[in-house]
Amino acid sequence: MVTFAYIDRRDCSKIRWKEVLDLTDPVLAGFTPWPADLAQRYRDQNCWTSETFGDVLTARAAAAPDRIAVLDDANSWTYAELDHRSSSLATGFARLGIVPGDRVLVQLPNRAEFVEVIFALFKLGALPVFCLPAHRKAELVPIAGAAAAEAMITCGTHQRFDYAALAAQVRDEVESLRHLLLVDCESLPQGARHLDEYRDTPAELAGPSAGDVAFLQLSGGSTGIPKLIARTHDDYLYSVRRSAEVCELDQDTVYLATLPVAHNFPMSSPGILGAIWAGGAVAMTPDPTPATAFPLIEWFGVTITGLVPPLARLWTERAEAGDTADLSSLRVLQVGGARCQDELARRIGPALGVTLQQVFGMAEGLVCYTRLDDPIDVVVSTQGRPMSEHDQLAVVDDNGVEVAPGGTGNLITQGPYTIRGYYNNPDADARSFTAQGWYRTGDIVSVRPDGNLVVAGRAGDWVNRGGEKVSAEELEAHLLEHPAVRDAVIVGTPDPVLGQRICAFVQPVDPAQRPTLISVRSFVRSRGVAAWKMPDTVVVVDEFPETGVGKTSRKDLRQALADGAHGK
Ligand code: OOB
Repeated sequence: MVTFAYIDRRDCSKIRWKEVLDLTDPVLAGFTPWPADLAQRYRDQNCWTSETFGDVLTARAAAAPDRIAVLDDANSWTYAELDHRSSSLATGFARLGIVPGDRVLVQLPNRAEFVEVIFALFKLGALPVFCLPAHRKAELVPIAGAAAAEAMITCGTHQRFDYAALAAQVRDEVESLRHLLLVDCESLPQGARHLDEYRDTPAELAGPSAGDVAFLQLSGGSTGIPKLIARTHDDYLYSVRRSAEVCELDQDTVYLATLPVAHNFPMSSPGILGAIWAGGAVAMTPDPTPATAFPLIEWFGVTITGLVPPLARLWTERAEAGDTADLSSLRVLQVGGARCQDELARRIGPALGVTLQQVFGMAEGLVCYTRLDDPIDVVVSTQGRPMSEHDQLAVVDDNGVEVAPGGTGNLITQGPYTIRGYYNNPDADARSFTAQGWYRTGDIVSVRPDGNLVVAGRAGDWVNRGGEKVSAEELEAHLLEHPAVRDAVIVGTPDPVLGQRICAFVQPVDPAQRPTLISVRSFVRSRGVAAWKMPDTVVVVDEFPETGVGKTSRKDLRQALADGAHGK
């Protein structure tokens, strides 16, 4: 038995760790729990089952020790191995002085070690803080500071970027950050240790309770530094279980983590945790391009994966161009994270020989899916419906009044796996949660009579042109039908007279044939679109800037305009 109380950083020596958490741990202070009546309801309804992620892994390992749990280009671990490796690391972390409740930044690419590390932290009761490989010092320092992180786990060089050096810089600026652990690193920065030094003989650990916070996720926030999102074992495991059910995962599932695995979508919708919940296998691709991912799909026999729309477009085009990889094992392709335009959605199934599933979700909780047996109209034209009958949704106007059924408005939600507040961030809470604790998603949606949602955009993505509101998504859909346009993004640009003008960023199909403002406007007009929705400017770009998970970054395009990108 390891007793964490001996590590008395908080002057709490000899106090058992549960008491440490109750008395002093800032995780609890920064975490907004569900109201007691709702929490009781979610337990009564068997949403929250009192299991932890560590319990799930150990149970799967006991049931099917020899089944493959994790695969990457260098490793293949069975459930028994994954269970042992994570217990061993959990014990090593405890020896290092990491105690339950401590926050540990995890910045790893898609590789097997990600899975053993997060399960080790889950078993110990320390909280991974899920950073993306694309994050740099400007994001990591404030994240580590807000989390008061004790440790950081990362790798050496990946895709020609030196993560160890980055982590050392972050450590040097964040006072709480005492330990730097590296996976696979040839030259360790000063004071850093190799992860392999912490593979101890597993000892019995007290472990967390299901109601405890399991990790800190980062908001997908389109502006500023990501906000921290605390999720409990109870609530997150419920979302994982329901996702695995909705996505029909089983022991034969091979889920390929194509998007950065620390993101909520590949993590839990149903993602790697869903695959493990179902007793299937998790496979990893180090990068999401068809050149890397297609051969791995064939090699690992991948059955399901998830992509953001720009990648789905790339994969579809590659398949349409006659890529010869054998993708016949792939049954389901999920697309989510940003609106998948109908034009693309229609092409995905035929091109890749898959069932398309649209996924509309958020790190704060709510996840909607189209179902695998939905009619094609639902799959192509909607973003699905909530995964749980216990999700509560409302569509409200800017005054918080519910709109008429079928009307378009702001989506707010509460439920058994949607947070009640950000971690330690009352200012953000005041903006993002109603007085009753419902989460304001920031998304503009309508709900069809069949219950499926159609996402019209984010509140900030509408261009207000002299009082006329233009939906970026709507105009983008028109531009995508233009024969010379491969992809398009509409943003508002400040205008002294109108308030905002409409700027269309377009990526051409053929770089030699650049669409002009005149051709774009006459094309949109020919589709019967109102004159006030015509783009004022067209900027032709070779590629779009991306967020850390690969969504097209409107924020960066707005910045490019502010910095003087000129159109025609
Ligand atoms: C996922 O999570 P985040 O936290 O990175 O971003 C959430 C936001 C949503 O509020 C919405 O604005 C947008 O991303 N979004 C979509 C969408 N899926 C997400 N907008 C339109 N259509 C969709 N299908 O992105 C995320 C988390 C779990 C599962 C899937 C995505």
